Amino acid sequence: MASVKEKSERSTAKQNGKAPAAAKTQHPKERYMYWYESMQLQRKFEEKAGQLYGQQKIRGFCHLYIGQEAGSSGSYTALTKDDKWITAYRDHGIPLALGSDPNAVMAELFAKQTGSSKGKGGSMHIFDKSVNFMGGHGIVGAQIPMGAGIAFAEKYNKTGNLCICFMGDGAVRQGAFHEAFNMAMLWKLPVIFVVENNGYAMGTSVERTSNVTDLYTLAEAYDMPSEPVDAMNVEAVHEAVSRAAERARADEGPSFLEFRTYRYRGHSMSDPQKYRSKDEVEEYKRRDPIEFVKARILELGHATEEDLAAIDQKIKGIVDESVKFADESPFPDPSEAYKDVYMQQDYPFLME
Ligand SMILES: Cc1ncc(C[n+]2csc(CCOP(=O)(O)OP(=O)(O)O)c2C)c(N)n1
Ligand SMILES: [Mg+2]
Repeated sequence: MASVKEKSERSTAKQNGKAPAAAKTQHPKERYMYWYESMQLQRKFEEKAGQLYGQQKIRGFCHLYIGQEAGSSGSYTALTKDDKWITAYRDHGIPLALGSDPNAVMAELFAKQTGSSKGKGGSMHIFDKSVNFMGGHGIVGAQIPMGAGIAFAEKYNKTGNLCICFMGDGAVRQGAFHEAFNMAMLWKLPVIFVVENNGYAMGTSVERTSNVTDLYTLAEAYDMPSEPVDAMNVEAVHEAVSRAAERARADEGPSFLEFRTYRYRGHSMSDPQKYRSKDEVEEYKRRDPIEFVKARILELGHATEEDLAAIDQKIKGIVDESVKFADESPFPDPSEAYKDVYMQQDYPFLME
């Protein structure tokens, strides 16, 4: 058993979820180029979404993933196209990394009929079956048992696929987290649980929530393999997810990865950010995941500054086009409110 002293040393070494930077590793050129393009698309798409929110083109909740992009892109390259994905409400980055149509994602933010959830979901409820993205969920922690359930279906149907289930650090204090971990481990479900530890749940830091701040250790209670990951380094993300996927496909069951990451923007769109210092934000920006991958591409000679500038230009075109598409699309017809609503016709307890 770890002594109190050991435990406190372990925690202070990684205050606020900070971990020492992971060592660099080498990957094929195509992977680096995908990482750059995909992360840059997420970043530019959301920077634009932030501006549009200010113009009231986008309303309601809007949680930006800016700073956390290595989590989606690094996981993508470690998995197959048939694997299933589910996350919470900070959900624009993952579908874009998976290849969802940016037009449909932007139109959903605008609440337009052409949106990925027909304009009825908004920012927190992006869904895209065509890329196996199961949403977009607003209730903190609700997607954790759902992720286990999706993995159960894959195992039951003997597909060989797995489910990767993302959550925020706030979700690990929910009862559903612990219940799902217990069942998933007992049944050896092919699921990779990922906590994107960005240090805060709204304005509450991880330290203010619990004595256990090394979140990956929560899996130890269930005998589940787990590890912390420097998620500002996309190479490290890819490798950790690859290890977890290998276990899942070998029928060894779930893993728990703690992605240590950071969100540069506020929790949602109106957040005075009194709970953190500007210096803290700047410190993380110096380890920006996109700058990291850019530097790797240049040092490995996979592309020139001009090549990357051309990619940036292409992305600008894609984002501009998505805004035009969303702006010109119609709002859903009011009758749509009654469509796609789940109702069990033979529900035995209906009183009417
Ligand atoms: C069950 C539940 N309780 C409270 C809320 C309100 N709420 C919305 S987001 C949030 C913080 C969650 O933070 P975290 O899990 O760390 O995710 P992050 O926003 O950092 O990505 C809370 C408490 C909610 N949506 N659901
Ligand atoms: Mg958080």
